[in-house]
Amino acid sequence: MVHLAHQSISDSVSYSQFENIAFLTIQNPPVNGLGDTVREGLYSGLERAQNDSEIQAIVICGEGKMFSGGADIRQFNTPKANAKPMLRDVIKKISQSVKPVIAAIHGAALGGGLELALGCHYRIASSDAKLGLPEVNLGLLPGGGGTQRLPRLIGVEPAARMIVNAAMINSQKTLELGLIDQVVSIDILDAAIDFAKKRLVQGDQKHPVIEHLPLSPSEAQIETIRNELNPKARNARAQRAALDCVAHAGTGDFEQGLDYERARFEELVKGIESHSLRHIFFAEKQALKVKDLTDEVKAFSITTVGVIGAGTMGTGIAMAYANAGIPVTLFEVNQTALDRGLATIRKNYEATGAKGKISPEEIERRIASISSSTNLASIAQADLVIEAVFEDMEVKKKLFLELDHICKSGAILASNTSRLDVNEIASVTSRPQDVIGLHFFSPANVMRLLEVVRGSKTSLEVIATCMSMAQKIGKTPVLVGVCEGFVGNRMLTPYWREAWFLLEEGATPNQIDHALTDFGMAMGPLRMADLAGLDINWVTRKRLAPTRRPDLRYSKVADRICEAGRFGQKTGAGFYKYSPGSRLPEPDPVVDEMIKECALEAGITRRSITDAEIVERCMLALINEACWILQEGIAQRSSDVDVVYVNGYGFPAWRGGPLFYAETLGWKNVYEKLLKLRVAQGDHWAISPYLIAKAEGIASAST
Ligand code: T1G
Repeated sequence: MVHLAHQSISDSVSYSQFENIAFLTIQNPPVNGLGDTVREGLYSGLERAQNDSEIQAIVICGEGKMFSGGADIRQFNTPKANAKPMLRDVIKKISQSVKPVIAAIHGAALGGGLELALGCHYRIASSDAKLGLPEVNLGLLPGGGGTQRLPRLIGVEPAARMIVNAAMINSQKTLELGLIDQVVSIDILDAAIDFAKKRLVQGDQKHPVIEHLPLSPSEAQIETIRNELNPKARNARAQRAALDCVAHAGTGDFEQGLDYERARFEELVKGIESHSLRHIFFAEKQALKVKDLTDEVKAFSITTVGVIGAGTMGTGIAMAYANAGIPVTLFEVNQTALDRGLATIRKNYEATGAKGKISPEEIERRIASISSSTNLASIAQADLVIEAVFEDMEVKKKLFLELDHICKSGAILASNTSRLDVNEIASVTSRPQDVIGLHFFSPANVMRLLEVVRGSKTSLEVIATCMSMAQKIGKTPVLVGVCEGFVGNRMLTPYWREAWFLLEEGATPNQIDHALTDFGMAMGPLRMADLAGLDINWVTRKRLAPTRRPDLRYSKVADRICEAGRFGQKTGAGFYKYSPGSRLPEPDPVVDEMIKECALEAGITRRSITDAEIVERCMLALINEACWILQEGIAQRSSDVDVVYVNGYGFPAWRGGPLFYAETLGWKNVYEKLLKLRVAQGDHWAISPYLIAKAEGIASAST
C-alpha cells in the first residue's frame, strides 16, 4: 500500500506526489464534505499539478472512511456555500486538464462528491463503495452538474430514476451502468496508481469529458417518471425540480443546463422544505446521542431476543428482529394464539414477497429464525426480552415478576408499553437497572421510530445497548423519560383534546381531518384515533379521571362515542363509520348528533370554524405540550421531539416537526397566540417556563 507524504494545500486538502502522479487528498472529517476550503484546496492543487511538468496524471481521493459525502450541508445558506471557487469552477479546471484526472472512490461518493467524480475523466471505486445523488432527501437537487452529466453518461431514464429516488448504488452496479470505469478490491490508492500508469502507457491525449457526450432528449421517459412521483412525498418539490433539470439537459447547451440547474438549486436551498428536511437529517443524527453516555459505557451485544405476546405488536417486533438477522423466540400463553400470531407473520411476509421486495427463500429464512413456544422458560436465555402483552399495569407487573425469576442474569427486560409507568413496572423486579421501555410503533416491522424509555434506575449500559441495537434493526431511536405517554402519546392527548373541543364548537370530523392533512399531516387526528382504536385511550382517560382537574374544560365527545361501543375501524364505527371490509372513513350523522348533544350539555353555541383555526389550535396544542416535555427533561432536546413526530405520528417532514415548525412561526408569536387561547379557552393552555424563555429568546431554552 502506497504511503503518501501529505503537504497541506488548504485547511482540508493535501497535495502529494508519487512518481509522476499527483494526489489531491480531501481531509475534511467526518465525511469529507466539499466545504469552501476543500474546493479552494482542490482548485489550487489542480493548478499546481497542471503546471508541474513532472506530473503526468492527477488522482483525487478522500482520507478516512469515504471519498466524499457531498457538499458540506452545514454551510448551506451561509456565505461559505457560495464562496469561490464553486464546485463548478473546480470541475471546469478538471475538464480543461490535458493530464488525466482520476477519481479514486472508497466508502462513498454522494451528492457533490459524485458530481466531483463525474467531473473527472475517470472513476475507479472500491468494491464496498456506494455512489449516489441523494440530494432530494434534503429537499434539494444535485446542484454541481449531476443533473446534466449523469444523464449524458448513463442515459436519461436510469439517471432520472437514480436522482428522484435518491438511490445509493453499489460500485459493481455503477460499473454495469457505465458510471465508473473500474471496481477494485485492492487498496484504492494502489489501484489508482495502476490505473493512471495504464492510461499514460496508452498515451491518450484526449480524456473523456462527459459534457461532450451526446444526449438524446426523451420527454416520454421523463413524463413516465414524473407521473410516478408521489405528489405528497416529503421531498415532492425537490423531485419535480430535479426532473425538470434532467429534462432540461437535453434541450440546450451544457453551460445553459448548468445555469438552469443552479437556479433551481438556489430556489430550493432557500425554501422551507429543504430547511426542514436538513433539520430532520441532523436531528436524526443527534437523536442517537445520549448526553450522559461517555465512551467508557459499553453496550452489550444482543444475539438472541425473546418476544412475549403474539398480537399485532408482538408479531411486528419479532419480524423487525428477524429482518435484521437476529433470532427470535416468540411466546404466547396458548397454542391457538401462537398459531394466529405465526400466521400473521407469514401473511405479512408473503404480502411483502408479493410486491417483489423479498424472495421466497428469504421469507423462509426469516420465518425459520422465529422459533415459538407456549413455555415462558423458552426465553430464559435471551439477551433481550420484550413484552407486548395487554396494556394493563397489573398484567405487566405480574409478568415482570415472572421474568425476574426466569430470565438469565444480565438479560435486558423491556416493555413495549405505549404510556405506562416503566418505573412502576421495574419496581417489582430485583433488577430495575436492567428494565427499560422499548415503545415500538405499529406496524413494528415497518415504522422507523422507537421510543427508548429510560427508567430512573435503568443502567447506562442498558440504554447504550438499546440505542445501538435499535439502529441494527433499522430503527431511529429517541431516548425519552418516564411520564404518562412518554413524548409521542403525551403530545397526542392535548392534540386530540383540541380536536374534540373544535367538534363541540362547530367543526366536523371530516373538516378537522382535511384541514390537518392539507397542512401536511399523513392522517387527520380523528381518522388516526379510529385506526389506533378508541378503546385504548378511553381506558386511559378512565384511569386518569380521578386525577383530572375538575376546573379544566373536558370534552365528552370521545367518551360518548366509546360508550356507544364505537371503537373505530375495528368495530366498523368510531368518529366515522366504515363499510364492512373497508378502511375508508364515511361521515356519520349519528356522530354529528352526539357532538351536538355534548355541545349543548357544555353550553357551547356552535359556530363556523375555519381550517386555519383548526390547524393553529391543534399545532399549538402539540407545541405547547412539547415545551412542557422539554421543561421536565422528558426529552433530551427539542429536535428529538421533531424526530418522534415525523417518524411516528405522520408529521410532515417538510415542515421539520412541531418544534421546528414553531421556530418558523416565531416563538414570540407562538407565545402570544397561546396567551390569547389561555384567556379565551382556559388553563388547559398553561404555558411552560421553557416556552416563555424561548419567546424571550433566553439561552436556557437552547436545547
Ligand atoms: N455535510 C455536513 N455534515 C455531514 C454530511 C454533509 N454532507 N454528511 C454527514 N454529515 C455529518 C453527520 O451529521 C454526522 O455529524 C457526521 O457527519 C457523520 O455522519 C452540490 C447540494 C455520508 C452516508 O445527502 O448520507 O452534495 O452527528 O453519522 O453513518 O449537489 O452521513 O457526528 O455531528 O451519517 O457513516 C448530499 C448525507 C449533500 C449525504 C455517512 N449528500 N450524508 O453516514 O455517518 S447535498 C448527502 C449521509 C450536495 C451538491 C449537493 C451519511 C453518510 P455528527 P453519519 P455514516
